Amino acid sequence: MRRETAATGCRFFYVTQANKLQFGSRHLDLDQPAVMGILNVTPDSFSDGGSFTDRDLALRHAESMLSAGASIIDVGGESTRPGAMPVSEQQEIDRVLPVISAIVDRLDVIVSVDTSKAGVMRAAVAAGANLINDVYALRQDGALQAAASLDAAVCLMHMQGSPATMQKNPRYENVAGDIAEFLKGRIAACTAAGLAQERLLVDPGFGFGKNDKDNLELLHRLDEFRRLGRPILVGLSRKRTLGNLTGKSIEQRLSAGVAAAVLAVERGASIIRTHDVAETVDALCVAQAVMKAGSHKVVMANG
Ligand code: 9MG
Repeated sequence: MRRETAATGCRFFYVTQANKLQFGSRHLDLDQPAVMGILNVTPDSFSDGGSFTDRDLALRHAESMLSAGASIIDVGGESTRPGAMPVSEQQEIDRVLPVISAIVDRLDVIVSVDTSKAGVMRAAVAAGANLINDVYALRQDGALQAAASLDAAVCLMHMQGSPATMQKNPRYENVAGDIAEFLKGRIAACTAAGLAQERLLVDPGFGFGKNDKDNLELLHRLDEFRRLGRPILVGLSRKRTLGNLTGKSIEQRLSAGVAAAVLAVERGASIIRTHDVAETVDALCVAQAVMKAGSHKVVMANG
């Protein structure tokens, strides 16, 4: 299979095994890593708090992430940062729905809804969302049944505890092994509920009930998650571990986030969730070209 990253403008070709995420009758090719741009429409989100609660502003930001090379826009209406306050289902729907509808009407991009609530999943997919990004991996009431009844893909993320408590005292016997077992169990629960494997992504959930040592070991051992047989999504953008390593504030973690994204892709990640789309797209283009260099299958776009 010969592919060009037309959306990102990355100027090399290579050939690889098919790696697809199915949603409805459409699919996303993951032969090359894709970038998921973060669009938080919450007043208290992790690192861009309050910026995109206005619908037109949110739409413009989605547009700019799309032109920077994002393949997916992840719209979230409830903050999942440590200690964040929960919001009601209706509040979350009121926040995300106008933004999802506006993106679906105007932009040609895959729309993801960052939610754990069955009602939000249903409303978002009815409005045109293609992917459900669930930090609870469909463990909240009715979520598994709702997702199984919809035509969307699902990202199953690992979290120990809940956002309110998860950073108190996270504990693992073997961080990568424990989390891979959890994700294997969630894939089994999904398939038993009628959700085809082709619709699933897995995500170890960096920062969700993990200390810095756990996060670093998880990134180091990310390739072990390939055994689950599903594409891996990674989100490290601007997270606390990067700040603890570099001593930088949230706004100064761009380089650290890009480095982490490159390391993740080298170890098998297919989707990088980030606030910093343009920089991540460029870095992944170079990483991919280097990873494939030496293979007779690489052909530069300019010959
Ligand atoms: C919503 N959200 C915040 N961080 C995330 C991460 O690392 N992965 C996924 N899938 N979602 C996240």
